[in-house]
Amino acid sequence: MNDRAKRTEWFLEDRFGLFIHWGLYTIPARGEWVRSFEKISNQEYQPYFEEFNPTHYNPKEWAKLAKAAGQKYAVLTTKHHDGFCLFDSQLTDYKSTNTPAKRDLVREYVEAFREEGLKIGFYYSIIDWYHEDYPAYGDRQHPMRDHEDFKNKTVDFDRYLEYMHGQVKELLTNYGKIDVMWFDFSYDDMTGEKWKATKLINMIRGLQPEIIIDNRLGGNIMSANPEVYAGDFYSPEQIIPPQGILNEAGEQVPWEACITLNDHWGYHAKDKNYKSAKQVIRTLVECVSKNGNLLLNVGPDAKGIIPTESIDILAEVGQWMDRNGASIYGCKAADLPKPEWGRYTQKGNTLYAHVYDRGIGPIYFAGLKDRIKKARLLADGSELHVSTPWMAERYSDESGAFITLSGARLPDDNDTV
Ligand code: FUL
Repeated sequence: MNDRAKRTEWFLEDRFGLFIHWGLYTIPARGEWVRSFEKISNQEYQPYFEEFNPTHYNPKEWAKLAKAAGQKYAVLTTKHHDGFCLFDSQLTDYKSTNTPAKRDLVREYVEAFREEGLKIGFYYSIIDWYHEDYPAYGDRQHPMRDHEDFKNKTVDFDRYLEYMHGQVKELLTNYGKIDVMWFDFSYDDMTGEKWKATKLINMIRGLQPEIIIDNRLGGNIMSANPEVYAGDFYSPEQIIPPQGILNEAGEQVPWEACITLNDHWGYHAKDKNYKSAKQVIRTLVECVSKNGNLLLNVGPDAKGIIPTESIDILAEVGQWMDRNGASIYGCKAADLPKPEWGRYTQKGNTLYAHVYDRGIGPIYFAGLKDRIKKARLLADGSELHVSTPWMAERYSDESGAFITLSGARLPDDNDTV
């Protein structure tokens, strides 16, 4: 087992995490990119800092919600692109402890989630629209950021890097053992050089040898050369890679799809375009059936309240996970073609059939003739009848087996396993 495989063992076992986008942008309540999209000046954004006071922030409730949903880890935005820090950094005044909240929101999150037995992740934006030495103007990845305020600004990017590395050091020194470092993002420099990624990674590994790091600091995660820094997992956004992720040598690369529950990461008061619990469950299954994880996002509001729609979806997902979690945790892709009626996941000798389409008659398992010792409905453990095709010689495919489900409808419309 190489180092990455060792580090990511728990991650591949756990499969399902909670992403939390939270910050000052919850007050305008039009998503976390509002500052950039609407070209809001420093002066116009400042009132949000002076006002920020999430009186209802109770991370213990968040942690309980995640746990009940079957999630095993969480990732919180410690600083998003707007530069506002949810932790008590000694390197800036632009932090939650200096707002009316007067709280280190990160510390409370860490303590609450740890107490519920969840693993702890930090999202940290390497982009920073607030720091005076971050070149926000004319950044070709952020054309909408071109606000006059920034036009004639000269920057000392090395100073910014020192700040950025320094904050990562604070985050990984002051909060105990951290399990995931989730950087965002370096699309304009895939090598990571711009961010002095190799130096940063060495520091991180020195502070937290077991931490896993996403790929968004740059580097080529498809490289089979362990010397090429690339992070531990790939982070497809709002998409599930159709074939999973393989590196240049054809080996599996750990990956985690991050997906929003509505159409925004940060709280958006008008966005009610929520996915259904069924879609979320099937998205999770889709990921695992391709060897991936799902990091599902919620965007708490300015008071620290997670929208009720999100809470309801997570609760329903949790009910399904409670009975069917065995088909997710520690599972991976099955070496079988994708079935017509749904998806497969697998753990050891147990194959999990996720049936979405009841069809008519028994359900056909191509290629599994004489290979099914017994079949059970995962949700209640009840026995299912297995048979080989009747009058097999009349079928063009005789390689399979049938499993009979009683009743005309599927026992679980979300996903019957
Ligand atoms: C993106 C960011 O720009 C979004 O705001 C969000 O944080 C997403 C997870 O990553 O690249």
